[in-house]
Amino acid sequence: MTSMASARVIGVSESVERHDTPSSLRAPAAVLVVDDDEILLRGVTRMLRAKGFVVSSANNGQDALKLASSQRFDVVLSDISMPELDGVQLLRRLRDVDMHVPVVLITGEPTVSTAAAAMEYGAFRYLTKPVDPDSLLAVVERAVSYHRMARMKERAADLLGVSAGPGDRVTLEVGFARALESLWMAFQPIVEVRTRSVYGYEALMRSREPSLPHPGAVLDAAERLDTLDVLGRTARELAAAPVASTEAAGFLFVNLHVTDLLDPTLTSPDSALSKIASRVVLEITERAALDKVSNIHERLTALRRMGFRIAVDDLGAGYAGLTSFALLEPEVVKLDMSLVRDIDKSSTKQKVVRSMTSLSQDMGMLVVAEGVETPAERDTLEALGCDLLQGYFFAKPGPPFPGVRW
Ligand code: G
Ligand code: MN
Repeated sequence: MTSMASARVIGVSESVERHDTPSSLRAPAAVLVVDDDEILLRGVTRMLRAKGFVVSSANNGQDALKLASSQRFDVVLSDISMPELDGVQLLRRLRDVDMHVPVVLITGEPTVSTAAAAMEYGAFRYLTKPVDPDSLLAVVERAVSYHRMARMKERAADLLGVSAGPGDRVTLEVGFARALESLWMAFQPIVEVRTRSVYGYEALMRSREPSLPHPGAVLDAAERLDTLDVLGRTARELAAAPVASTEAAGFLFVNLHVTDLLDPTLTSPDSALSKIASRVVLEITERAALDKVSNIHERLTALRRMGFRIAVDDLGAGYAGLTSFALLEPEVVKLDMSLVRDIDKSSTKQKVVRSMTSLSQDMGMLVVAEGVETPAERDTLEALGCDLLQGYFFAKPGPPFPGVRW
């Protein structure tokens, strides 16, 4: 018998536990058993009840989903081959209603492919029939403990203000799908120093999905799920729409991921972005590994022929060499905010930025300084000759289109 089961029976250290253990950790564990074979279903249900579990049962996947959306389970135990919704599909759909509940899949006809699918989609364990009661019990108790640990980790993450992040592949898929649905673009103005007015806006990806709380997390999820192309297309369409409807927005600055350069829709004349290409600056980070992009020159030529301009983003952010800079031959250079921060107090930063600015301008490039937060930084960057400035000092990114103050 495991420690959890014995604690339930003899009530070990009740007084201590009552004091500092959340009540949900002491409640009897709730198990949902799903099998289209009524005899097996009844057998497993009876066995688990005898061991002190609170058991609900369903003889098909749809009913199981309904039960799981109306109450919380500590573990779901499901047969794989069932008519309509099978166990693997159930596992995927369950993630819509419960991000963490462990799912134990059981099959009478084990195959390598279902086992692989089960594990890839985050099944807790994969068992083959006939399952011996002791091993089943051991797996269920282990799953309950893991689930409670997962919930405590989530609570700890909340407490510490860090993001717990999604766990398995299904959780990630569900989170990513929601992020994509709730995707919106924030626009941050870029100010022209000479006129002190808006030159254009950088579109920045935002989503309302709590499991992927910042754009980097959405991008990482897309990378892991191999859906960067979908994310890129969605973001570009969303960025183009409000800019296309008003000339007053000026230039649109759009961030590209390296894989976006390989996407045929980027050069398709029908995309929303292509239609305003002559007002668009495509930003590619200096850290991009462009050597992996075949025909980079042809692609860039095609984009420029359509009217797009190219910017090197985050220039100077701790990266030696000029590989991407030299490959891109950009029209616009965006200095990384690490060079901008406290530039008024650092003569070294001033020297570097002065040189980078004048070298870029000699090559006919426009220079943008990003991340300007104070009037002192603004004044220093103006004195050093930067053409364009961007940062919280002028305006935070927001719905189309935030105004600026100088
Ligand atoms: O990599 P890229 O330069 O595209 O990223 C820009 C990011 O910097 C955005 O997420 C944006 O919200 C953020 N940002 C914009 N202006 C400022 C600023 O003045 N200060 C800081 N800390 N971040 C900023
Ligand atoms: Mn950028």
